[in-house]
Amino acid sequence: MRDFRLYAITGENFHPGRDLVEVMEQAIIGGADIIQFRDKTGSKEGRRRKAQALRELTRRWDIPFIVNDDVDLALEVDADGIHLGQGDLPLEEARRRVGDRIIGISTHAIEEALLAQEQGADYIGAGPVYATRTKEDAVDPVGLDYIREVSRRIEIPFVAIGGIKLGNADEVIEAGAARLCAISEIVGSGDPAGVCRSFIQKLERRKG
Ligand code: 3NM
Repeated sequence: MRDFRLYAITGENFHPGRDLVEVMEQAIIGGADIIQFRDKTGSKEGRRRKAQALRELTRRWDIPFIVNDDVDLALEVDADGIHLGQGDLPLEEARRRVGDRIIGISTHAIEEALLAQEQGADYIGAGPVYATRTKEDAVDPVGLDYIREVSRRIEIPFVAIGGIKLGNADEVIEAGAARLCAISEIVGSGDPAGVCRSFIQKLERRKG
């Protein structure tokens, strides 16, 4: 898969009155280079329409588009990949269904990360680094130690997630994260492009 560094996930609750595609396009303009559609509550038809619109947006910008959890929807809109939580479809079954599309797996402990890697995940999420109210069933924060451990022991790309803000991104990067993911900090901002630009600057500084 093409590598990425700033992963933006949709969270419409955080931007009432603003259009989903416009908000995500702002994130892309600011430097988000992979987009995930995550919607646990919408109707089937509403989800399909939004996923299709984001598919078109990401095609225009030529960046990967990932659908959370719903393999049928991912295939229907020809997404580049699927992201699965620990309680979702098992990875091996998902692989049979999506072929060589991207599969990302949420992990909260090193055993889960190692297993996902062994089973052929293309990338993993590592978190929640900090407490987050965005994910209702989030486990307790795993902290920076988990980021350090994953960066030492996991070879596939990993992205740090969970409560990541501009105010704490430096220490997450310092702990070994080369890729960051955020929902509320990006889409809840009045200036998603500006927030993404600032995240990218922090990631660039790490490299330099
Ligand atoms: N997954 P925010 S934490 C969707 O730990 C999600 O796997 C997590 O939202 C995990 O950036 C999380 O607003 C929510 O905290 C991230």
